[in-house]
Amino acid sequence: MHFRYTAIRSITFPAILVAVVLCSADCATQDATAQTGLGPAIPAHKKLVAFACNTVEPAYLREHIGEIEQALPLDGLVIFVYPNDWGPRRSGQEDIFFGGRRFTREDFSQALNDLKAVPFKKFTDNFIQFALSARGSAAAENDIGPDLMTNGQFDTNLDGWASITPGLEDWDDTDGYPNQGCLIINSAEDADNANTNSTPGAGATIPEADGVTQYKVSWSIKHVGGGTGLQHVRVVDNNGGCEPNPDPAGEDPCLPFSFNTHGVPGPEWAEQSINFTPNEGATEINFITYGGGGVAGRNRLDNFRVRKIITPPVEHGNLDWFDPNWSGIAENGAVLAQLAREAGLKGFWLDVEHYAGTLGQWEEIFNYSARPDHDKYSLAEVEAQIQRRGREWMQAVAAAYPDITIVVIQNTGWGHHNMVESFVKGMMQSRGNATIVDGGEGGYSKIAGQEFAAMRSGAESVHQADPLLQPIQYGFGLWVDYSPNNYGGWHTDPADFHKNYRSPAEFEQTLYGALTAADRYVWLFVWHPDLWFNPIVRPRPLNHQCVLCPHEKVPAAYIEALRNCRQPHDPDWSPPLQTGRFVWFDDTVLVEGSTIDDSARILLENPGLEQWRQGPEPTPDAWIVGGEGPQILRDESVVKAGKYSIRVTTELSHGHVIIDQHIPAAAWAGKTITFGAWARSDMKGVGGVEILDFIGNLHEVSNIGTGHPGDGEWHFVTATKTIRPEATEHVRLRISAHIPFIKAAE
Ligand SMILES: [Ca+2]
Ligand SMILES: [Ca+2]
Repeated sequence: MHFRYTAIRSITFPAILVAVVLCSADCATQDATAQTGLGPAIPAHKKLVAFACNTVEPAYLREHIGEIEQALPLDGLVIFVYPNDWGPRRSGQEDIFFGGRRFTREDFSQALNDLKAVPFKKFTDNFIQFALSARGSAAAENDIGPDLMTNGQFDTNLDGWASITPGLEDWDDTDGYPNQGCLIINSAEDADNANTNSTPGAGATIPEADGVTQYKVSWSIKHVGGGTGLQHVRVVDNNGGCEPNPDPAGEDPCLPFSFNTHGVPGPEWAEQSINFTPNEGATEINFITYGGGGVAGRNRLDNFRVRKIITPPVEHGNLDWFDPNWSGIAENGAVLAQLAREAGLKGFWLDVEHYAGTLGQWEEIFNYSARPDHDKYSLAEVEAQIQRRGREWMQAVAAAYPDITIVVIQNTGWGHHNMVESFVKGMMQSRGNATIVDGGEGGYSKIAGQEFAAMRSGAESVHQADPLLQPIQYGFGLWVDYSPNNYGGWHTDPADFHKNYRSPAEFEQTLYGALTAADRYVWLFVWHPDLWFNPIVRPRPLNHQCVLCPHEKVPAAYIEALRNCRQPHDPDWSPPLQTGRFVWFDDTVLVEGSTIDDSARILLENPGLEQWRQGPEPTPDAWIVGGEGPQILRDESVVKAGKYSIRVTTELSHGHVIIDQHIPAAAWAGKTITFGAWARSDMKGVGGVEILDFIGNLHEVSNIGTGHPGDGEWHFVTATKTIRPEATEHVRLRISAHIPFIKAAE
């Protein structure tokens, strides 16, 4: 600050006037950064939005927005809205707006009333989650029925559980989940259960089973005391049915169910479940507890529930793009756009991911390969139809809300991925004043600012090819608690922050880099949404248990990172990386068929990576190097055959580096080929090979086989693919290295 005044006073008088006139609120920091080498502060028009839809609904926000705004230095939320008749099951991923059910404004009157009443003060940029997969929007029905279990909560005593086996079972009225009172199995400390089954306790009476209807059977468990926790729950019916059948561990059918398939129980309560189909004619579902021989630990069980799974009508699932009723989907868009406008929200979070659980045959609406009617419609015809639907949908949406902002997730640079690009092109044709943002979900794992810049320029280069796509803006997604189970869980103890994918300091730098590269939006995905967005509600364990779950609070240091990320930072920052993140490849082979044995080799160019006319960098002859920050080297010290190999890494903190050789598709259409290479690395599963064929710009990739085991030895890795008969241009034989982010040892 003081430097700034000194500098200005030393220049001539007219210049002071100019400086005063031009100086914005960021002026001070910009002058300061010139001195320090830091980049400028993040301007106020750039926004941090949190993807909160799994837990945050309008009725909740209406009550608690003040606490959320106080707890989290953000600019907005992604919110899920349900129609008035929706049942109690609300995961935030029901995906109901892009299917066959038609909605009216009146269907959302309660959500609208609640949203209008939310006293937003700081959060200015809020969105409605709008998925383009439809899992069925059955009116007035919950997709899981009421609990049919007798005293599965043990809230008062063991009523109905008269068949306790003395010495094997007991109950405790001082512990439990969610309420006090729970069942204990293996009640004697250090007792050997000696492969004993309990007799069934109180069960659930069900309507007479038809052999088709499924029930969601769930329970909560925690492990207490020593031992390995290897006790089991076995689910049975009263007509000979049991689970698991067949046994997932390869044992005989109907042997006791092993918790190992759900993770060994930990010291905190966690919920587990299976889907169970009772035998025809059965009228009761029950639990048997089982103790294995030589087991010393004790498990506590509570919250036994048996609920019927109600299948939504298939006609509420995704419609085909050619369906004559498709206009209903565009009208649904208009209904939600009107709601967003009336509620003062910015617009939609348009989620194009193909979610599993989508109903009907059109579950992968953007995947041409998944269509059963290639003989009826060519790729070009389907793309043209999708573009038409995008145009119709956006026209209806923009008519209801002309200034709407639509952030499209998950991919970036849609053209090289799937037919999402056609839909977006249609949107761009009829968007009027609307703003369309590429949401950049690929940013989830990015670390340094240059990675976001590279991601943006990659997407721009795809969109540059079409004037329709050029006005698209760019945003980035960040996964705050990235892939926690790969790092021993989400660590909330400051002493362990360095074990997380990003420490708070690294997270702050990442936020700065992402905000710098974005036009306006950076959005946060978190794996612990209850914790982040329900600050006054006690967090519950995740259904998908995570290591170290549940947590008591969001670490203050991560909140501070959110608060501080807008200040000037070093734009060239990158984290200290472990050296030697290399994968070597050598001696590639291509054959027809699915195995590489003595069959005749198909001629590749430079298969042994021996020819390097351009020198030791940047590329071997006949191979095309690409991907994220590739750094390759002709290596003569680590070689499988001949004089040279290729050594691969990335200059970025992590990245996918590819080395392709093209072969003509026409020669291999309809035939199966296998591509192999020798690979060597210290990093597990990082190096492998792939085969890709293309129809137009839509590719299909071979199943990725077992990658390199990371033992530092040479292993032969292969990929096999039947080239699609309609494949165009070239087939790509790909050497592939996913170089991970590995921090330097402290
Ligand atoms: Ca209980
Ligand atoms: Ca070689």
